[in-house]
Amino acid sequence: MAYNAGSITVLEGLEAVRKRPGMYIGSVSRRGLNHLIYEIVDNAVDEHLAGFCDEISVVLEKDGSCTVTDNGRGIPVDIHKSGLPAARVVFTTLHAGGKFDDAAYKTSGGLHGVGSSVVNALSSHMDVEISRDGKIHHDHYEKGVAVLELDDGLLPVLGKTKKTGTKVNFLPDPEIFDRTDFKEDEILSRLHEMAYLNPTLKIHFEDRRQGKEFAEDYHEPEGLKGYVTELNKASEPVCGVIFVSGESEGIKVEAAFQYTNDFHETILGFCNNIYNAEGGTHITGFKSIFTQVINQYARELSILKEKDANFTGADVRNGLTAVVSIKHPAPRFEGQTKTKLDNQDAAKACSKVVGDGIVLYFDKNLDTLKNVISCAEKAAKIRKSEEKAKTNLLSKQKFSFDSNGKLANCESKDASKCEIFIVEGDSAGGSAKMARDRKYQAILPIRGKILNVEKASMDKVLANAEIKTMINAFGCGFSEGYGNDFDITRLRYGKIVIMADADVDGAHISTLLLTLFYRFMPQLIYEGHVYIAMPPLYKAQPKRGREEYLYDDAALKKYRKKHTGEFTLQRYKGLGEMSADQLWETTLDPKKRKLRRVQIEDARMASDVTGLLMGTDVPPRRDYIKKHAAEAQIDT
Ligand code: TSJ
Repeated sequence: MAYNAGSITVLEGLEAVRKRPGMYIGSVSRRGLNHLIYEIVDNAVDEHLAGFCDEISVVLEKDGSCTVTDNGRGIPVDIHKSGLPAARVVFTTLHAGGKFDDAAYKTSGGLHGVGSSVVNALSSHMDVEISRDGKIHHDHYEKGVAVLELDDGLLPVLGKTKKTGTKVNFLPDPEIFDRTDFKEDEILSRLHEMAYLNPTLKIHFEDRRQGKEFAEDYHEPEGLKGYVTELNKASEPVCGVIFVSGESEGIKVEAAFQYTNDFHETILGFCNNIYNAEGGTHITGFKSIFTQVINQYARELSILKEKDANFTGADVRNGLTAVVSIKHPAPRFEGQTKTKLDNQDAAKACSKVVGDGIVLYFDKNLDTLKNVISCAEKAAKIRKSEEKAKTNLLSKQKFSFDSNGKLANCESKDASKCEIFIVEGDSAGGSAKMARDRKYQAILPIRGKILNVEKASMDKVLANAEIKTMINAFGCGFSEGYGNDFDITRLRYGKIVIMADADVDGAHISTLLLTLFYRFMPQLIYEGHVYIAMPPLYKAQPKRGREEYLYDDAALKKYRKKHTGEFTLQRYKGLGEMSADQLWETTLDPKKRKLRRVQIEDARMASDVTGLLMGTDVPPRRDYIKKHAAEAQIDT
């Protein structure tokens, strides 16, 4: 191939992507790996949104590669103004999307929409087959570089076909990624979510990898209604699922919601099929119109008298589960993780469409309306008692920072350097207090099972002594969801580290703590302050040579292979068994320890976890925790 200015730009682009892959896909961990699939699938979903594709298939192949197929029009293969086939431009140019100036190419936010060229650059090889104009056109790339010779400027043709569509097969490059085995459950939940958001789309998934053979089809003709039903499957609904939709300001809005007897709200926001973990203007618009409309009805029905104050937004949303999905032509995102929708017109559009929709509905369904208002009344009552509890807590605790003296604080006041370890059990807590670096490490021992906050009302949660101490220690207050009473700038520790035994009880405590943080201090998680300590499982001491700590069974297996001589193996059952020195060396020392940063993948997964935790059937719960607590919400 002759080099021209165009091909040099392409090579420079690829090099930038391979040098700093994290900048393009977030990370080179397994999470980043899965993003390759989502990136490719998003293109096929765009074709669905354009109205030309109703089937997408995702296959994890035996050889570790992934194949994504759609039945759309097929990527155009004619010669682009650069002189290359259009499809080759798509796969080799950063942000090729815009070049087509076609509405079918939508820009989305966050980590998505970075372009299939990024996936290509990070794959050892990629194969593309495009069925279009009666022919199967083919292209092949190695580490993002096209290697096939063109035929009169056109892609080679493999054969004839009557079908149309696009098929992409790629193998993530082991030179780039820590691990190249895709994580199946996360892919499944994302594909299922896609199916709920696109009710006329059928998604086929298949895992053909050795020992993992599995297939699943997702088709959710009920759409968002089905999604809300699924989210509420472990709760007791007080009305049916209500669906509203419409268009305003050039923005398509769809929302489904249902009230339950739970004491909290779950509202998920999506823009152009992307989940917005930090919410944003669509959620704000949805919430404000809800508050306004319900208060208006409550006054019309004389449930609120003239002298009564309005219900607050939180009162109105007590027990509410909602999914809001909008399609915006030019979304912008802000926030720590760039997942918060920023377009003001989305707030207006959501208020308008949702407002009109619910008024239409409630005018015809007075019984449902009355049920909803009684949810708000209950909430208002509880709120008033909680306000009292909160004032008491804050005034009492302000001056007696740690009333029962359990917190061993650190000396430094520089939050960016300070760490707090929440340690299960008094004996491990005692060792940790002796072993720590007093300047920067604070220790807070907690005992036994802290309260399961999922089902408890706020005043109950706040009455729990350990939770009180924790909230006070962190320094930033608390509020449900993204409330205003939480001030992350006052956080006193850059790292909050959960330190629990590597057994089922430890996993349970970790999960309860995560649930607590997720409900009352979600920003701590979203902004990456929460970690899980990874104490070793074994210590191996050879007859001659240095002792070694082994952090998991894989490490032990490796050690056994390497060390043929005799060695003694000590298995740690719990943190309490370690001496202060050992605890320092293995778990506290910033130079040697292993921490995993917690990232809640999305509210959907968290909701699955908490749903299981609050259920009454203990055995599946135990299994679930065993299997997932150390993994499901944690990214390495
Ligand atoms: F299938 C897939 F997921 F692997 C995949 C599908 C991957 C990628 C990178 C792209 C696609 C894809 C793109 N499916 N369908 C399309 N459609 C177009 O690119 C297309 C087709 C026709 C026209 C037109 O104006 O005629 C315009 C576009 C953008």
